[in-house]
Amino acid sequence: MSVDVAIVGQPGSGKTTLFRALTGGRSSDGVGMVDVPDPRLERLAAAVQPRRVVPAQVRVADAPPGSRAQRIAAARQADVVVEVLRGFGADRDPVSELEGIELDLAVTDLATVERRLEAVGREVRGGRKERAVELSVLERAREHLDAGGTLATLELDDRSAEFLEPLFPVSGKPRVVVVNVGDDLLPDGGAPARRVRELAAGRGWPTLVVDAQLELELGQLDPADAREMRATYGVPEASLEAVTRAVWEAGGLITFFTAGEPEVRAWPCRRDTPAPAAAGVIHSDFEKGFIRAEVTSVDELVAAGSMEALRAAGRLRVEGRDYRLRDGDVVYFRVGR
Ligand SMILES: Nc1nc2c(ncn2[C@@H]2O[C@H](COP(=O)(O)OP(=O)(O)OP(=O)(O)O)[C@@H](O)[C@H]2O)c(=O)[nH]1
Ligand SMILES: [Mg+2]
Repeated sequence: MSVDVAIVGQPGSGKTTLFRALTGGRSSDGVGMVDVPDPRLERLAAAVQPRRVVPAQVRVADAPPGSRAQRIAAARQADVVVEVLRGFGADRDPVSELEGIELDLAVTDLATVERRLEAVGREVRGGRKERAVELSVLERAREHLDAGGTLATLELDDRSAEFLEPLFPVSGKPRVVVVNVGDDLLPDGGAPARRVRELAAGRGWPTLVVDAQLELELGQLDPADAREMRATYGVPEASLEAVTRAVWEAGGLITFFTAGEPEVRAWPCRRDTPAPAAAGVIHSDFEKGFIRAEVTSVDELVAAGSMEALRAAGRLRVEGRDYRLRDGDVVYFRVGR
């Protein structure tokens, strides 16, 4: 389980540069895994001193080559859409780029909804009255998109929303907005970023300011030189990490941890996942063999130094099949065969 991220944006806004900076140039096919930074994982690792530390990851896909429509369509399978806006060059206008992308997303969905409407309309007229509810949901979606809205702003109850799911709409997905600035706007992005931030915040989306070109170059320097250069520009250490973190949060997954001797690891799961299914994230056999979960918090584990110490002191909570995982739980699963 991971968060799938699609990078979209106008031509030349720096999508590929950001992708390469995020993936550290480790990917050649436009898809790469990126570690999700998590201070809790670092604290656990410092306390337990394991041989390996394994962070959660997001899967990032660069915008593929092709027409505008094809590139947007590629985002339909993603959980989160990262919108890269050009904030460098003399004629930069990230606000209108943001509006342009939003329009592209809405138009893509409008085309899909209209095709579907035609098919379902035919069926209803042909006597399949049970499809009438779906038809009315599709009609509402069309009207809303046609009036300049996106599916993110269309209010639907869960049952109605289910009718849209098979269409893989893009305009309702969570967004993370990245203003890719030239070094004249570092570190905070100045007025252009401020206007983007206002617009995005109104829709509940985070905005991050990054100089993708600079980050790519910094990633190739040795750490001491990189630190010095960051200081010159006043760029925080963790600007790229902040993008990954924002993406992770937008994806809506929670993190639980395992903290054994060889390995301290962050695991993703959906909110309210029952303990056996969470065990199944680690190994598919664990779900069937689930006996119980022994649970603690990062703070408790850091204070005690190890799961064994907590267990010996009788301070691990014992939870059964009905327990639902919470963000930040540190868990040991007891499984049988
Ligand atoms: N000054 C500056 N130039 C950048 C920055 N990011 C990208 N560029 C330059 O802008 C050009 C386009 O960057 P790409 O990353 O290829 O842009 P893209 O969005 O992937 O472009 P397409 O895939 O063709 O749509 C390249 O020449 C980059 O070097 C930046 O942060 N600052
Ligand atoms: Mg590109």
